[in-house]
Amino acid sequence: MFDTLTDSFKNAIGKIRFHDDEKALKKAITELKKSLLKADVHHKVVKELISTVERETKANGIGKDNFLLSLQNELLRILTAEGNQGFAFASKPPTVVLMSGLQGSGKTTTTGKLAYMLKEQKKKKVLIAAADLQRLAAVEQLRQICADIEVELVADENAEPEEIVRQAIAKAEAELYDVVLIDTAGRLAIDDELMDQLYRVKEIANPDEIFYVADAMTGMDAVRTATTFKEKIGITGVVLSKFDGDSKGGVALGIAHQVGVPLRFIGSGEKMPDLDVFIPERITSRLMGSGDIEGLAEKTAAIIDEKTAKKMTTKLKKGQFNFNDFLEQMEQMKKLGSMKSIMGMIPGMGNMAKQIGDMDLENSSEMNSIKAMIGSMTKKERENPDLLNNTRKRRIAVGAGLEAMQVNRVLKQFKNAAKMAKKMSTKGGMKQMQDMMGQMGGGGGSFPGMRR
Ligand SMILES: Nc1nc2c(ncn2[C@@H]2O[C@H](COP(=O)(O)OP(=O)(O)O)[C@@H](O)[C@H]2O)c(=O)[nH]1
Ligand SMILES: [Mg+2]
Repeated sequence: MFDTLTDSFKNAIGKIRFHDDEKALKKAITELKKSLLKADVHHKVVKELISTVERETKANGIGKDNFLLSLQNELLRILTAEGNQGFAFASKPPTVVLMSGLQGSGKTTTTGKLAYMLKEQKKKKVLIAAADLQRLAAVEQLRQICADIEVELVADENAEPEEIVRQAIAKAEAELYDVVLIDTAGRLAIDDELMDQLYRVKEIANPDEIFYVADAMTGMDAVRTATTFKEKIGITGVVLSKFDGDSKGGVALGIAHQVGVPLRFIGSGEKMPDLDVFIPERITSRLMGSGDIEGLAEKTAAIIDEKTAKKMTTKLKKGQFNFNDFLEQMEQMKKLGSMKSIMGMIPGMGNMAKQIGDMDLENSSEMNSIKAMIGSMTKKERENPDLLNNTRKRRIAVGAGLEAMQVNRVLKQFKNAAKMAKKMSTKGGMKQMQDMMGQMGGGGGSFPGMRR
């Protein structure tokens, strides 16, 4: 999620050859400034950041440690705005959240992503209200999303948005929902009619939070429109969507500071799991090259439950890992979101994330062959990979529309993977894996004060 920015920081930090003199500090500052501007961080934010870092480093004594410490503090200060962090629940449920933003900014998608996150990670009962009734397609889009993530929707193409909101809140109160997310209509640009409608919906919903969804790819425009929405209807949080696009990440660094409202979430893809919580401390840690172990643990803990994990380990140890287990593991992986965003959270693995790029594990041709093969197996064969003799393999190949050779290759890969997994599940196996990852990371290194 923050590859470009993290790289810029690493670069700047790497170029610092401190001889504990002012000339060295000047050089480091110049390098930092250049990389921040290159990452599209707003010039005012850059100026503020570097002048503080320079002043503080001088005051505390020029040296690499003081420089990094000051940079870290300043980053944290700039990323933090007064208000809630992550998703904040109201003291009395349901927590009502109004989603606002321009047309195409990602409101509807983000509404679905938030619902999915609250349901999967926090085990909350979520209701979505379709208050965007301007286009029939909009309601249909939300219906599809809600069906996919299995979240209840209140929608009626023939009703006014205000009426839908009234219904949704009544339903949420009566049926004890934890959260109501209201998806609203957007316009291509800010106009009075849009603001009026939003205002009317706000009056009825009396929301605990108003999120403004901004398209990260619009750069500085995102800051400007968010500011207008803040003035006109009073937003309490910003969500940056489409952060996976060619945005260089700079806008994320400046937006909270510039708008004066916390950045709460970042959308990093079109799929439902592609949403990350934006917690300033964690992002600072990532930017300083120390990863985000806390975020990773939170993301995985809710999805990979301990019991299943134990069961899998036992099976692996005994060499009983079969095709059903494989499918189950794939389903769990899917819920974690893109590989890229996971890798970015592991200390020192940021570079790896870039190499992986947008690799779509789920839809790769390898994965499709495996799925087709498993689909052509009998129940017994899925449970016991050893049953697969040549006759059975031929039958499976025909059923899956694959060559016999392909089937053999996939089976071999499967066996190797199971063997490797068995090795890893033994004592010391995990340690080996960690050592291996440490080497691949190429010394991401941690910085003073960044250990948590
Ligand atoms: N790549 C990417 N696409 C996104 C993201 N969020 C939304 N989109 C896409 O942006 C388009 C508009 O999103 P939508 O939610 O309909 O916007 P709305 O008009 O504000 O409701 C859709 O094609 C979405 O799939 C994101 O984080 N990454
Ligand atoms: Mg929409």
